[in-house]
Amino acid sequence: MSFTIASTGASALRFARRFRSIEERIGLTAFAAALLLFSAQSAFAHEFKIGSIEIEHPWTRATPPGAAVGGGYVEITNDGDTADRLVSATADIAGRVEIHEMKVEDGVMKMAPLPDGVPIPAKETVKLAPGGYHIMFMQLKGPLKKGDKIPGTLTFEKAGTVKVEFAVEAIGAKAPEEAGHDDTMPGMDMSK
Ligand SMILES: [Cu+2]
Repeated sequence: MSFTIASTGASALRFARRFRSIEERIGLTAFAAALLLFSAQSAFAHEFKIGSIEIEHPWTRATPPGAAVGGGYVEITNDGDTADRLVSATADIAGRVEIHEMKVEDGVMKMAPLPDGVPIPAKETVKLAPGGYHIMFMQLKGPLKKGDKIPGTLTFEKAGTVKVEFAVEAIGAKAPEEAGHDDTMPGMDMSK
């Protein structure tokens, strides 16, 4: 991504230098800077939409070699007037994908499949994050590598199926790097 941004900016600057007047140069340099900002933001946003459902930054964690499972996380906003439900998901790298929740039982954190999926109430945002609701990638066909984008789908009961990409963050990441906040829930070792 940084290569794309750098080369876009560099070629715009080269273009700018061909003009003689300083005004034109300044104008085009500002344009190049705006272009840079725009490319950076569009990469940063990483959003998907279907109907009134907005899907913000689907992500997962890099896995060590031989890992069989990984967690998928995302923020889902329902802008509509009727409740919806995330009922299933797929990912190219996973033989099987389930929707899970984590909960503390007798002081032990456990995870369990949600056969009915995750409710997405009208006018609300639901966060799938480490320590809570998550998408479980199972039967991984290979390791997830930081920086990769994993193609997949999310299916909603009412809105239907939307194609997404899961950005692979660092091993042990508790929140996406861009988000800049701490997750207060404890992490969980998905390898067990
Ligand atoms: Cu799980």
